[in-house]
Amino acid sequence: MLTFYHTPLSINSRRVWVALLEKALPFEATVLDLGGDQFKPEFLGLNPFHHIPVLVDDGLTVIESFAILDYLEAKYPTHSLLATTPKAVATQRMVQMVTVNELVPAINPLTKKMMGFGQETEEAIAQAKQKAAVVLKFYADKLADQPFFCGEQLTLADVVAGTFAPWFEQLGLPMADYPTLQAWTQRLMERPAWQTTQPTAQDLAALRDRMQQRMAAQGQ
Ligand SMILES: N[C@@H](CCC(=O)N[C@@H](CS)C(=O)NCC(=O)O)C(=O)O
Repeated sequence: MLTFYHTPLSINSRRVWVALLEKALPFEATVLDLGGDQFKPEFLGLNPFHHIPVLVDDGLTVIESFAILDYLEAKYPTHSLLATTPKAVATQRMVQMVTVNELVPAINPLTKKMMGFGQETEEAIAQAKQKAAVVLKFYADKLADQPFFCGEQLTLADVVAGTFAPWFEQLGLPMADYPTLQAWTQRLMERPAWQTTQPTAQDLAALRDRMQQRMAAQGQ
């Protein structure tokens, strides 16, 4: 049996959660409260870097969400999420890397603003939107008129970029500027895996409260 250690609000966990659901793999979920569970000795024994997600399968512990995604595809190839043609393989990896290396840092000030953490200047927000727009244009170019990044089939490119997609509007990135991306987001949101893993407004409000309390306690 697969054991998946995660927290439902983590974007790094969500890509694994979506993959598990899309692949229809049975798993047991252990939910961590990142207020401290990740520092408990039993969890540090699984991941000395105190991060979720972690997957344990048949005594094998896998950390790092991208390693987990690779492992799942190698071990459980049915309901494959892997691109196959050379062009699709390149697109899949480009989209994954651009998401973590370009999108994540670009939207950092927008995420903080959305969550009400810290004070972002207007200039920082405008710059973040500009950088994010370059990523959204890249996505739209790669998607072109296909249903998914690599064509007809959902792949890890869609899983990785697509777990950010439901947040674009709320981050202040108007999706009407990218009609094909908007339709792709809609397509993903109709899938049970996205619906099951989408945090509710209450989940987000609770996270916001917890983070604000933690920051106040730290005098930030
Ligand atoms: N590169 C890691 C990043 C994992 C990560 O940063 N997880 C965060 C939650 S999104 C975490 O566990 N934070 C708690 C901590 O670092 O103590 C991955 O992709 O799995």
